[in-house]
Amino acid sequence: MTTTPLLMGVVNVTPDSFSDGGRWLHADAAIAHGRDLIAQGADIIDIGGESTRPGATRPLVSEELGRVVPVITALAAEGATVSVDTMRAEVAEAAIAAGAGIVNDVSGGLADPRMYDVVAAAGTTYVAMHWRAHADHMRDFAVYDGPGGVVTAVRDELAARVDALLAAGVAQERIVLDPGLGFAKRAEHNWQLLRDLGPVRALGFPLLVGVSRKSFLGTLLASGGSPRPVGEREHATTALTVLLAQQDVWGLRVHDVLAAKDALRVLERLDQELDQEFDQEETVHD
Ligand code: PMM
Repeated sequence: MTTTPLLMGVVNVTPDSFSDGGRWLHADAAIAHGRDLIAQGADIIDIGGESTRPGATRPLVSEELGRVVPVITALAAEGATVSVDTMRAEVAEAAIAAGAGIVNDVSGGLADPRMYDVVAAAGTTYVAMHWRAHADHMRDFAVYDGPGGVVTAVRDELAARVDALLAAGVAQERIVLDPGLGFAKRAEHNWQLLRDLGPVRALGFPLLVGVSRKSFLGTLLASGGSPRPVGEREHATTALTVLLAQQDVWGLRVHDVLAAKDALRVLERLDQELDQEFDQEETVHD
């Protein structure tokens, strides 16, 4: 492991998110959950008010604002680093005013033409995720027939987002990229991306990756023709946490922060051992 990735703990303030929909819909429950995730070692709390599960319908802007703003206000006031998971410029603006320091936009700016101006004006960190279409029809866009398949397509489409961000005045050092696992991607596309993040990394920006409890893990672990239920994908998620942490990613977006943190601590401990070995060799050769 080179540097330990940041852990972004998820608080979905939604009735319908695929992994935890409804559990943190009320502000008090969401705030308490955010505090728990911080206590478990989350570096960033990602607060979202719109479910992006395949087939989901969009909430009204007013509903989304009503869900996220009170939670962001409370957690930011307690000193947490908060990101807002939104595709809407208006929500991003309100979230920044409430104390969010990061805008996590799963549409990479494609869903709202005003998003980049808001982010540029505020100077916040911006996560641009690879995205092709809203949840209700993203499955139709999971086609990657060009040369280099999904890996090249994701790299090229993220590079186009970067060009647009820079043109809009967003500072280079404020940009984080995300390959968007599970978004307009079939299971095999997710595995191909996980196997070969190199071309996306070579764009030269920090990478955030979200694999936690996603459907492709349910498919992998299916038995009797039924996908493994969402609540039983944690061990597979942790395995990927370990593998991704060894691939120099900036951040990992996870639901179970404690599991991810424990896994990272194991890697850090082994790294210390390697460093000591290296120091001893240096001394011998001095
Ligand atoms: N995945 C989900 C929501 N937001 N944001 C980023 N940057 N990357 C992701 O992979 C991502 C995301 C969907 O998962 P959830 O419904 O469990 O929150």
